[in-house]
Amino acid sequence: MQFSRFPGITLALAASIAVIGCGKEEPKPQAAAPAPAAAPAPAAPAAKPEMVVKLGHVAPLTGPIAHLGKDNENGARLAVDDANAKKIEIDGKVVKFELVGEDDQADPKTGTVVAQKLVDAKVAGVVGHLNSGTTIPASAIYNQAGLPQISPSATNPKYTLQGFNTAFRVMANDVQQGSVVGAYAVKELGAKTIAIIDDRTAYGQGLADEVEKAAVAAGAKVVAREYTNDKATDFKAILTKIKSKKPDVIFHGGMDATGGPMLKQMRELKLEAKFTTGDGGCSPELIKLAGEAAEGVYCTQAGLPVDKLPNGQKFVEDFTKKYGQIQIYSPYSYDAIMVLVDAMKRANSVDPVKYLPEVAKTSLDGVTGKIEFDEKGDIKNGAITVFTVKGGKLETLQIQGGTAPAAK
Ligand code: ABU
Repeated sequence: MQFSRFPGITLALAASIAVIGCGKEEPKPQAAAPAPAAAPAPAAPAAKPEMVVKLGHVAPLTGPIAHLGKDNENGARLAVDDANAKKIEIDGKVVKFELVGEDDQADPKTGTVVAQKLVDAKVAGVVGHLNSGTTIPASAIYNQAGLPQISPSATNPKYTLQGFNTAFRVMANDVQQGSVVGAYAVKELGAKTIAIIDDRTAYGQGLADEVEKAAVAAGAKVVAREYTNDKATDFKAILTKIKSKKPDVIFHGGMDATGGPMLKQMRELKLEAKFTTGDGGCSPELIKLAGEAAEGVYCTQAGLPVDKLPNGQKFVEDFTKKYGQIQIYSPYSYDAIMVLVDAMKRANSVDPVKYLPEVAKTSLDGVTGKIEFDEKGDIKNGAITVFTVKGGKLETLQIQGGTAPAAK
């Protein structure tokens, strides 16, 4: 809690706290009588009242992809710190943003429980969830409450196909990603045959279906379609089955936590097919988990390479200084918070009813590129970047789509 100081005036705590929409006004100092002997002090400019605005963030902070959830949350925390440093004024008050972080454990049921918790806590907007499998069911709860929700990482197209005016995402979706991966496997990697494994999550299975469609359309034959789950660690049975089909390329629809061990086991089984995966597996963690087996892997991210963007470079510096290596989505959760803040500024209100229409009209030069939404809440002109792993690092190979903003 902060108190302003005035020369010659003693301050005391105000008893009342005014609640305005989703913003809570901070207690105001009350002035006691001036000391009798003191000369009259010059009138100090009245300090602007402060208003606390809660923003929700949800991601898995426990379980196999907790490292990704923490990366997302840290991106949002950095954005809140940067926004607070600007002392933004809305409706005559200086806003102090507070992040309310929740853990959905990447579990759809838990996702809806924590979504309701955030609604009950009267957050003004939500950044999350990380997984499509949690983002989609939770979106009905936010929609019911009229709360803007921006996912920084859920790529399943269904999220924005439900007709909810509260649902937005700041990255490309899996229809775009799947078509790039499928075509790349055939045209660039020369795949005539492809094997597809997914983790049966909304993301993994959905993306695998899109990759299959695109690869077949480009002329490849799908010789195996296998599945596992998002907690599995042993893939030898399905990899052995796949080995007998001699695919040129394997596509993995799942996160880095399964992709890393799968890759390692592939190479142990001398399965030499090229390995491809989507954004959920395109991380430094995949490289750490797979070790040398990660060399030569192909993966995609549903956005532009942030370290190559003018506004992205500062984000990379600031984030790594504070939190260490970026995994995948922290730049997107940073931008998602900034989209909410920018919409509140333009609406001059933190009331979701008033600022939600401004979210839809966003035109923001973010750290991940230009952010504008189409009528469904999907990012306009979303980009897909193809990476390969070389020398233990992700290296950009190809970019399709996207709009890089001018440097700030
Ligand atoms: N976009 C991949 C990871 C998150 C998800 O869509 O489930």
